Formats: sequence, C-alpha cells, structure tokens
Amino acid sequence: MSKFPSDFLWGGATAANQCEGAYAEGGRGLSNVDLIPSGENRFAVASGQMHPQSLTDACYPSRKAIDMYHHYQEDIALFAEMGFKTYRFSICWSRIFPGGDEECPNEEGLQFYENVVNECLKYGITPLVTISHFDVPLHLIETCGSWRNRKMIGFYLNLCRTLFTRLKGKVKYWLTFNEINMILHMPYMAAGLTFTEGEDKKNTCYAAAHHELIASALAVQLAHEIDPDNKVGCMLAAGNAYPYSCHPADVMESIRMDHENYFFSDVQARGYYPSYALKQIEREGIRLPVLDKDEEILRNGTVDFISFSYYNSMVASGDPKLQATAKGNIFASIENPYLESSEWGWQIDPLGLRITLNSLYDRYQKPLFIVENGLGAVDRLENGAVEDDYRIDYLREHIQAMKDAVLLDGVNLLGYTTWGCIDLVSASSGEMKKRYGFVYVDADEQCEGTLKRYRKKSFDWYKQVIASNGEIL
Ligand code: BGP
Repeated sequence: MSKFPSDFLWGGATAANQCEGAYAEGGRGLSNVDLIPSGENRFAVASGQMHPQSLTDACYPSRKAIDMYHHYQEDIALFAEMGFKTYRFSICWSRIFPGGDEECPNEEGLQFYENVVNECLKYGITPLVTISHFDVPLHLIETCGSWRNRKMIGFYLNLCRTLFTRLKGKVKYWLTFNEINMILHMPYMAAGLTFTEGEDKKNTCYAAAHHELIASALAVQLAHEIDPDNKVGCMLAAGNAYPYSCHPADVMESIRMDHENYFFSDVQARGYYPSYALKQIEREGIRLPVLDKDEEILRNGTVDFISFSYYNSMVASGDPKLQATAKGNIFASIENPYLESSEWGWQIDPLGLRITLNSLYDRYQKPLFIVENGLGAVDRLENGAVEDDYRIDYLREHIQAMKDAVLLDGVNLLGYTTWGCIDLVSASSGEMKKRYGFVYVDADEQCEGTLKRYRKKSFDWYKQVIASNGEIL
C-alpha cells in the first residue's frame, strides 16, 4: 500500500462541554463541567482538591462556550466545506437525562443530537460519537457520589441504550469514555469525583475506574446487540514515555510510566486486568469493588478499536532528583532537550506519534483511531484572516509521521480527527485564547463576542490534505 486507504476517515473533534454552551437550555440539567471555573482554581477543582461549590465569583466560560448548540448547522457546513469524512463530537449526558437517573429521556436533548447526526449525514460525514467526554450529571454526583458508586453503570447504560436505539443505522462509531486514564489525574473533571476529608483518594479513583471499565464493557455488548454493525472503541490519552538515557533504571521507569497509561486500554482491549496492574493493586492496598460476574463482563466486552489522543511524549528517569518540569496534556514530565514546546509548554514530538502508533498496534493488533491531535496557540485575527502557519507546520509533521506509521510500518489506522477543529474552550486551562481550530471564533475569555466564524489559513490547507487523501501536505 503506498497510499492511505480510500475510506480513511479524515476529520476533526470537539466535546460538548467545550463548545456547546447553552447550559441551561432545552431542558438540560447541570453537569460537573459546568462547575469547573477558568482561572487559578481550575486545576484544584478539576483534580478534586477543591470542592466546586465552595467558589463564589468564579467565571465559567464553557457554560456559553462558542454556542455550538445554536450554530451547529453553520459549523458542520464549514466542516463539510473542508471535506471532512468524519466529525467526532460528544454527548452532554444531562441534555438527554437532566438528572441522570430518569427512566425516560428528555426528548428535546435527544432530538438535538439526532439533528447534529442528520446534519453530518446530509454531507456524507460519518459521525463518531463520544458517549462520555468528561461529563457527569450533577444530580448523580450529589445523590450517589458519581462513579465511586456501582449504580452509575445502570444510569450510563440507560444513556447508551437510548443513543444506540435512537441513532441506529445513523451512527456506527462510538467511544465509551474520553481519555479514561484521566480519572487518576483529574478525577472531578473526568469522572465527577469529589472527596471527603481523609478519604483514600487513590482507592476511590481506582474503584470508580473499575466501574467505568465494567460500564464500557457492557456498553460494547449492548451496542453489538442493538446493531451488529456498531463499532465501539476505547479512548486513552496516549504518548509514550522515553527513557531519559539507556541506563536500565531509566528504561524500567519508562515501562512503569507506560503501564500507568495502558492500565485501562489493556483491560478494554484484552478483557482482563493485566498482571502488572493486579500486582500494583495488591502492593498499594487498593480494594477494587469487583463482583463475581465482572470477569465475564470484561471478557465479553472488548472494544473493536483503540482510539487515542496524542499531544506529546514523556521522559522517564530512575533518578528521583530529576524534576518533571515539562508540561503536557495533564501529565508533567522531565523535559526532553531534543524537542521544542508550544506556547503552553507542551513538548512537540511528531515522531512520537509514529512511535505511539507502533506501540499501540504492536500491543493490541486492533485497528487504531487518532481522535485528537493538534496545536493550542494564540491566533491573531487581522482583517478577517488568521495566518496560522505554525499550526499548519505542526499538523503537517504529525500527519507525515502518521503516514509513515501506516505506509511504512503497516499500522492499521481507521482515521484521524484533529482536536478542536473549531476554536473552543480549553479543557486544562479554561481559556478561550488557547485555540486549536481551522475555524476562528470571535469570543473572548468570558466567551463574549460576536461568535462570528472565520476560516483560518489552515482551513484551506487541511481541505487540500483531505482532498488529496494525505498526498499533498
Ligand atoms: C484532551 C481532552 C480534550 C482537549 C484536549 C486539549 O485531554 O480530551 O477535551 O481539550 O486535551 O487540551 P487543552 O484543551 O487543555 O489544551
């Protein structure tokens, strides 16, 4: 094969909580993400160190975001103009089940997502739906403590059944949980977990993760039952850990760091907890709330493909004196002297994408899907134009690395969706000025502005990449 397959899914990705806005419209209930402020307290709230309701006077830009709730037709038309083959978006759980525990869905919310799907199909765009992208109804957090409680599995499956049934024949590609490994780092943002004084946070996070893994496995089975054509994937925040040197202690530490990430995808792809995870659980005294039937559930609910986000690689050292000073997608790491960094300090490593693709494919031998990759940068709108050559350079190099992985290494890759194909609110910082899009949105840090959409220079560039099926970069 010397070319990308003709059905390769080029496209872009967004998440409800970062673009939809309209947080109190259409019968929508409140979500964890509505209570994560921008500014200095964001990390403390998202990571569960500060209770979200203890804040007064905070700013919550994502409640308004870029108002995609009202602009989705215009936005999808722009994606179609670029030639998108797929559009990845997520479901706001509390739009469909405002409290999370209702038996019947809120029709207005469900219809909204069906409209989004119909709009995609109108242009021949294949929808790729993330069922849960950092999204938990607030009512479930308050009444049952979110994912620490096994009852969440039933509520989540109710959402899945509703979606699989209503969108049957229209949506084929599903992701169960965005960046499932983020639960260990951002437990409130990723899974709605808050903690009481003295609580064993680690234990709670792993217990919640177990419930998500069971929910994911049951969702896979349900999706296949409702429509055998459904393809369900897991989603992890990926990026290999490189040994700082060839010192064996550094190599061993890189394996340990990689294990931390693979922990979840290993379960979802293989159907059982890997041996290193079982040993870690035992060593650290973690009490997983495993029921007898869980083994079988995991075994029968393995995913059809592995999707992941890739922003950066990491560096591992066995020397505890080396400080993790480089930033990245949540995970801090030792700085890699061979790499440059983005304005937000995330190290840029295109070859790392090829390395990650190879590692994941070697490990699982299942189709892969890159569902997030991109450069967050400050853009300047001048005379209606944005000259974002830096973004084009970043994407060109990453796409070249992806091409090498597919064409030279034989990795089976379903598609590539860039992150934030239209500017949206940043997950880690809550900023609007950290932009990833091909489409510029006129909105300030409070998400105030005309919300007018502008095509950036990268818009035409990506259009040409897709039209040439990756030949012209
Ligand atoms: C991932 C999330 C996305 C997204 C992206 C970029 O972790 O899945 O929601 O936002 O990272 O990160 P940020 O917005 O922090 O720049």
